[in-house]
Amino acid sequence: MPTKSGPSRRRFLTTGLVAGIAATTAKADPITDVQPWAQGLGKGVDERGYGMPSPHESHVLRKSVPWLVAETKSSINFTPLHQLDGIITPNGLAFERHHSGVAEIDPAEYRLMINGLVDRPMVFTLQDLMRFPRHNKVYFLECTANSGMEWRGPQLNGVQFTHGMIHNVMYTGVMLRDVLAEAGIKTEGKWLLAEGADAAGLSRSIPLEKALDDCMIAFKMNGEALRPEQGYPARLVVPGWEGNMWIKWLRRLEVGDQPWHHREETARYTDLLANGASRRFTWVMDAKSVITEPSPQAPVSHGKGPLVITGLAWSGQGVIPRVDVTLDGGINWHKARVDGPSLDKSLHRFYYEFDWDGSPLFLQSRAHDNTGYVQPTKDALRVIRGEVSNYHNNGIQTWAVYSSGEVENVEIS
Ligand SMILES: Nc1nc2c(c(=O)[nH]1)N[C@H]1C(S)=C(S)[C@@H](COP(=O)(O)O)O[C@H]1N2
Ligand SMILES: [Mo]
Repeated sequence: MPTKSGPSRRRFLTTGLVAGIAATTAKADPITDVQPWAQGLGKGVDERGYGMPSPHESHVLRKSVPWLVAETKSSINFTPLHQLDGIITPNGLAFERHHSGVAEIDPAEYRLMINGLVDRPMVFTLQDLMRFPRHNKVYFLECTANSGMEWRGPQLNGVQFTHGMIHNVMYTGVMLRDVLAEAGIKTEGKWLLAEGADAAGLSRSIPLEKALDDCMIAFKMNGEALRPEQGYPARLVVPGWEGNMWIKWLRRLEVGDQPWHHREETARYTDLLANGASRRFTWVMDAKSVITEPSPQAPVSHGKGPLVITGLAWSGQGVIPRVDVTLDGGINWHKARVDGPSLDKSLHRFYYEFDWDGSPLFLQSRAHDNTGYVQPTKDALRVIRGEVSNYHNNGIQTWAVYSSGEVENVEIS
């Protein structure tokens, strides 16, 4: 717990100022001197009509790892997890993954087709879709390859890069089961193929039980229209399951009696094991957690004393009733405080507050989900799955915090 004699107010304020901006605007004493922003009228209302973050926040950005991709069009960037709090990812910071660039679709020209083993093949406009009953749900989307580069050992020095292929937003959309009911599924129908309208035409087979359970066709994220990079004007939401199945720019749903075994569920997104065999259809994203701050991109800047550790935990199986944090690489575990809403298949925010004496730390977090499953160590995962795969790495992450406050991505065994 924080001590009563915490860092002085003065020190809090001065260390919080951004160099350069502080020099030109702040007067000598930040609290007793009248500051420039209090000496006259502020700027008027936003003229562009769409608000932007403070210029002091201009460093909060999605970022890529240049060596990871040969071509930015078929690309990926990462959510800056170390700079966010709470559980909702702002729309402009939600990581993007697209296999053939962002399809730019005129909503008036948008169509969704349903064919295959249905009583009435149908084509819907966006307006047609919006006339089904709407539902609002917060879900995480995690790319199957999140943390994939870390399989063989610590590689990327930042939680944005090790864990940033994840976002968590509130979707507004319609239930897939309501739309499919309109076409009428024939009794032989057991599987659904979902296909994107982008040049990649990305497609995945989904068992009908899942499609009829909690899947949605979403057209809004966090209250506003989906961003083009997130599949505007409509995407599939497949709660708790691997990101690759959440087809963006959704154009076609085909009902069939067996899976299609297309490229993205055979040559890709199957987990290669050490013996050369592959795990087939690994849909669910298992429980995982990570400390977002402190972390390599968010070192401790205030020295010893009260330190807030915070992070995220999630499970494709449901909710996170418990998160543990260790300061000494797993010798002693402490119960973290999960704060904010605990929603089904959504990110959970946790905190652990303590008084840091300035000695080096080995920070880890460990998630438990409602099935009793506990997040494994990376070593335990490697024993079962070998080191060839890039997918489904939900192993425990270690950050070394040095006395200087600097943080490094490490592994302890
Ligand atoms: N049509 C289409 N859907 C797609 C993709 C794509 O390239 N095309 N990429 C998939 C992958 S691999 C992931 S991880 C998620 C990423 O969603 P996001 O861009 O909203 O983060 O979308 C999936 N849906
Ligand atoms: Mo992905």
